[in-house]
Amino acid sequence: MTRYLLLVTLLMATPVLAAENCLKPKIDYQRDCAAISNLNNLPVLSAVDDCAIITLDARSHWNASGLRLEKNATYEFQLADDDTWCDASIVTNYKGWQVSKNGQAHGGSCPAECSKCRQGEAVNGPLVNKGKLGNALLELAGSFCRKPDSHYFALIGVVRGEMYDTRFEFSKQPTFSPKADAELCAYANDLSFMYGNNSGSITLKVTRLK
Ligand SMILES: [Ca+2]
Repeated sequence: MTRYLLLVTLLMATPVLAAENCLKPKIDYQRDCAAISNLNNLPVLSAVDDCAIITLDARSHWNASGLRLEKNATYEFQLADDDTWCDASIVTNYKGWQVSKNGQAHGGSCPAECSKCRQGEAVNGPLVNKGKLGNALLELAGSFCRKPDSHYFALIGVVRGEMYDTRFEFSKQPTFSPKADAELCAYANDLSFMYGNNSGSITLKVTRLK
């Protein structure tokens, strides 16, 4: 009986992936990325070509993926241009949206409840024009986004382990090799107190390359 329990425990602790299947880790949408008591409890992609599918919620501050990235392994991140989510009425994808600098605008407006509406408009990230004053205010507010040097709503990755904490923009980081074991987290770049008007979700695929 004890031997059977040990086997079950081992199987649960180290999920084995079939080549055509991706792991779906248990995402915690409420937990702070740093508030994980034991990284070793999280599953890993143990072999090359193993993959995980992670659904990222626009309203979550961290999207704690439940997936542990391993030191010195290399991972590929895949996101789709036509996979969209919304910042209030602005529809965009993982690249986020920008404030118009010359009065031009394209895409981005969604008249009703946003989930996957007007796909395609957001391929390069919408350019939003709210008029001279509105744009100036948006630019100013943008400097208070959680990652001020990235676009509004750009998907930001956070990899946080013991003595290790790094953030990056997924659109500029198609592959990644962590310097320490850490959980992968991600969020839509926004003002900390402005997540309440976000909606929708996008999907991230993580594949181990080496
Ligand atoms: Ca928002």
